[in-house]
Amino acid sequence: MVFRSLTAALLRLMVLGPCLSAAAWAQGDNALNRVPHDIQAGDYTLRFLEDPEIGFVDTLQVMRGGEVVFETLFEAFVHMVEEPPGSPDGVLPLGLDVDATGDGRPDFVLQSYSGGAHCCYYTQVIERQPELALLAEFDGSDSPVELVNLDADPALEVVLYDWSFAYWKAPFSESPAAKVILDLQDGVYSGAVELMRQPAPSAALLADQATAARKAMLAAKGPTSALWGPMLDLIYSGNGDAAFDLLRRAWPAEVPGREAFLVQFGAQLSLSPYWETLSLLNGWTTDF
Ligand SMILES: [Ca+2]
Ligand SMILES: [Ca+2]
Repeated sequence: MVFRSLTAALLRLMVLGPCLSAAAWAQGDNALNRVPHDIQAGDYTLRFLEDPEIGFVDTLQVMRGGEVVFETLFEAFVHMVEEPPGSPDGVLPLGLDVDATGDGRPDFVLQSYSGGAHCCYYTQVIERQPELALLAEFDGSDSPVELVNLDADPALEVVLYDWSFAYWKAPFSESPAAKVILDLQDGVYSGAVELMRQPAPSAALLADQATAARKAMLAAKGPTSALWGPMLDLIYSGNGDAAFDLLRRAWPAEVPGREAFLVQFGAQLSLSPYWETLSLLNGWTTDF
């Protein structure tokens, strides 16, 4: 008997738990006096909740028939919500009727911005059907994420920049970021190796880049992003061999530390979230 009562009490607690949390959340929400900013999207209302104390949006609710059917953390400046759908600076950079996944059903593509000291642009793909669900969130870091169709597949590809070398041996203003393309395969976004691949650079272009990098390194008496910026662009387009050729040709004999630089560069590159894609793209099977 005692056991049954305990079980029943526990079950009741388990059932009540989420209701209590939701009530507490709603109460907290009211207490904080969030300011709603609504955008109508067919049967849906996208309700962006602003914390008026900081003048910044922190939550997105998707409503249908007066009910909240989806809710997520979502940070953005209020002016981003006020931009018309389709504005690249707004929360709906692709408008309201975009089919990101290429299945013929519209999705929400939403751009957020964390603001403050933590930069950062994020883009969410939320499928509306068969039910509202967050399919993916892309971290654009210091630059916006773009969704565009780059191939025969109707799904949009994701174009963003890898900021793994931000502040690496250089101030932010001199930090390079290389382009990455992701595509949707079996419901998951991953590195689009063949879309990222570019033809090998011409000898003339490589010679020009080597001359420019050498000049910058002689002036700085050490490596600068005039060297590793072009190296990254080459690596992110499947031309890793040309990148290391550039290093050999650009590095002035008067500047010490070439091998140490190469080890540090490789270590930093291996921290990239796209390291596996880069390895596939360049045919790297071992660390260099
Ligand atoms: Ca879709
Ligand atoms: Ca496509």
